[in-house]
Amino acid sequence: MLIRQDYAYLPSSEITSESVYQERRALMKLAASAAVLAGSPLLAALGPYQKKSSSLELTPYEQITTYNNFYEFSTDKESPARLAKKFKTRPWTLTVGGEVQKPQTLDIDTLIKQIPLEERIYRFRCVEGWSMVVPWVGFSLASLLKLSGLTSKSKYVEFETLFDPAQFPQQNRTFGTIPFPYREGLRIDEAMHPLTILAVGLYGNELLPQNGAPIRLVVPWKYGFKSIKSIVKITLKETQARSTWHEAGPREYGFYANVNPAVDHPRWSQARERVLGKFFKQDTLAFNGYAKEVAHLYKGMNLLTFF
Ligand SMILES: Nc1nc2c(c(=O)[nH]1)N[C@H]1C(S)=C(S)[C@@H](COP(=O)(O)O)O[C@H]1N2
Ligand SMILES: [Mo]
Repeated sequence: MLIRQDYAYLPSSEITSESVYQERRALMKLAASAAVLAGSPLLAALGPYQKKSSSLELTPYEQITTYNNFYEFSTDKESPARLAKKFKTRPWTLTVGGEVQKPQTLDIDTLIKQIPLEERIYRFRCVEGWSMVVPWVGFSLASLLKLSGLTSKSKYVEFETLFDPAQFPQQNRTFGTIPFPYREGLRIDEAMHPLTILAVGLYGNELLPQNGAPIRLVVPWKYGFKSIKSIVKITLKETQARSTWHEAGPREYGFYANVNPAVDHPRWSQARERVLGKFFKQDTLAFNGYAKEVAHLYKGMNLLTFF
């Protein structure tokens, strides 16, 4: 059973811009019912989706779930949906450890019941030059990190994807792909920012494996590779978190990876983007359109150096 509440997501002192959350934000309290855990609808009570929600036009579910970057399955974008069909997302545990007061091992379903879910409609921009608009279901990363208690040494957050070569064919390779397990990281202020979420669903339903089930990061102002999928481990660190793509090609992929139309990737321009399903390209926005909310995090930093 799902209970819907209208929800002013945060005290307005923390975030003022209405553009960020769009109209369909909602907080859902999930009843501890077997139906929720067994079935896929997470936010079924939201009702039918409209293609357009104020300024953002939702990318069709079909596109979001069939055009994927998920290197553990394949380096092309059409195969993950097929290869991920039998991916086991239960049982699934997520550990939160390192520089925290209380290290924890959390069962995914317990977590989903414990933390209220909400919907966030975000732009999503891949460094390769394509983009989409996704109605995610999830909760703020901050709400999870607070459960573990931060300390003065919690300066970075490192995330790790499951390592399981029996399920991820590409993890059996030693070259011709990226090093696994896939890792990504954020600075603590980025991690605690209210726009940063852990997603467990999209379009009101549980995530499909190709989109990073059962739980993945979404940082809407950064290039998509930061939004790591199928997370099993979160480690708070005093030193900079690891980043698979940054380590693989530091000149091409910065640790910060903030969407920036003024800083080109060595092999392609970042000025414009192709929205999935659209013919014409559109201009890419600074911080992917979230500058008002996040630009202050990078004040005084040279964005050409810290790209
Ligand atoms: N573990 C893991 N996470 C990952 C990736 C990956 O290959 N493995 N690809 C990243 C990249 S490059 C992008 S653009 C997004 C794609 O997310 P989507 O398939 O849900 O659109 O996932 C990111 N997270
Ligand atoms: Mo990407």
